[in-house]
Amino acid sequence: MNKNIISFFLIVCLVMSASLLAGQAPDDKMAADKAAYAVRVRTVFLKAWQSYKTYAWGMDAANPIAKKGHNWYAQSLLMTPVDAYSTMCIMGLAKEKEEAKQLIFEKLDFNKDFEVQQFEITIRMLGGLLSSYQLDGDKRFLDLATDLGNRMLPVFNSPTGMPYRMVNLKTGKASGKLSNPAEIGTMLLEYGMLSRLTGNPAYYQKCKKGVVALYALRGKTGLMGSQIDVETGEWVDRQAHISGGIDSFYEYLLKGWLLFGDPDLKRMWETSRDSINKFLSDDASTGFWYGWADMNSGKRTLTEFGALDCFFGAVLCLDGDLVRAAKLDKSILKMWNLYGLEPEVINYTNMKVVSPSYIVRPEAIETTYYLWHYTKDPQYFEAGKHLFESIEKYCQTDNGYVEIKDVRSMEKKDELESFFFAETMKYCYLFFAPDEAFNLDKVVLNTEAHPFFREK
Ligand code: DMJ
Repeated sequence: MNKNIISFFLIVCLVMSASLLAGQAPDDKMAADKAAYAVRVRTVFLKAWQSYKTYAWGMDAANPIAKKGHNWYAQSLLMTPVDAYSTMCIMGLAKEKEEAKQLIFEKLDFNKDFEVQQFEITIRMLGGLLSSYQLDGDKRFLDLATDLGNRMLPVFNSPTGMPYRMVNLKTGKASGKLSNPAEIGTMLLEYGMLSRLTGNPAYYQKCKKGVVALYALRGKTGLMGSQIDVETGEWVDRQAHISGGIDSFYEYLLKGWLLFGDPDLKRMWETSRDSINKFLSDDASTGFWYGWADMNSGKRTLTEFGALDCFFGAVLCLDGDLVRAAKLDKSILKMWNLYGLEPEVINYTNMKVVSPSYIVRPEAIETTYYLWHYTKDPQYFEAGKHLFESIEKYCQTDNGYVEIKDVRSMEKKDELESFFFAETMKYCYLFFAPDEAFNLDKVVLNTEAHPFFREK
């Protein structure tokens, strides 16, 4: 080959690599990735939705492998369609929205003579309906939410004002005096929105009274214990942690402040956060974690961390503490990558699995997404792709998506929690969604990832 041609070819190569290094091509690659992954996430969501339609239409949830569905209680409360609706709005799934809407308005009826767990019904159903109303504008969502909210109100009729765990939707009979901070405090956002949207302050006031009563009973460390009697205010279990049973109590103090601007919530959040960081955080040799401690002495009781605890990174981000959030996310991704999907619980001192399932929980993806949103550091975008891909790969069956019994063998479990639609797929999608589809700064997401608009 002629020398001039070779030199020309080399110059072209140099110019191309220079522009690559200047960052143009990576931007293009990210845009292409975003478009392609948005389609892939929607495809997973749609396959799971199709599975619900085929095997469980009108029921609470599907069992895709057995090709059937099941209800949580004696009759269906349409858990999956209600929980899925806000994600359908964000994904722009017009046909699926329409079919879910028809089902909800034809069949959803809360006049049911059975007891429900107010926590789950609040975050999935009440939160889902209120968010659907805000996203869609159809007043029938608000009417259903108001009916449900009224039916659950008797839970607050305890001597302390802290809510009971269970309530009969028809008779209003409340029961379940042994509760925990998460189930006591995680109604604040939903009932606060109900107050805002109906103009009736009573919903928020009742919830806040319960939260303030519980906060007054915090331990000497400033932390909450695991179980309390809502009739006497006596702690039954004094172990403090940020895991299931306590987690969203703290989450709602911060989010309640952001949504409603109530300074009491801000104060309670700030003191709780400082105690959490002082007594529960653990700079171990394996990474940065949050463990368990006695609520009075602050003495470490357990060195366990699990899928549920991962939510705290997102809360740290919302609070502006990106440094701790980034350290925690590093540990979270390490836990996820031990086997390719995160185990439910590990002992973080030796990274051994304590509980091996992966029930399609969203919290690891949630924290990574918040970090991506607030830092725009491409490592979080890449992590988002990776987290999604592992679900796409391991949770897929011929008939839809399911949970994993043991992440070490990837043996499947024939269930699919409705938060797969509400949260897991939503957080995956948000990494790749077009800007006009969603703006995190304009909303506060309830603990089930249903967006509530910040402005009145
Ligand atoms: C969801 O129902 C909510 O995120 C709740 O706060 C915790 N558990 C599940 C998801 O893991």
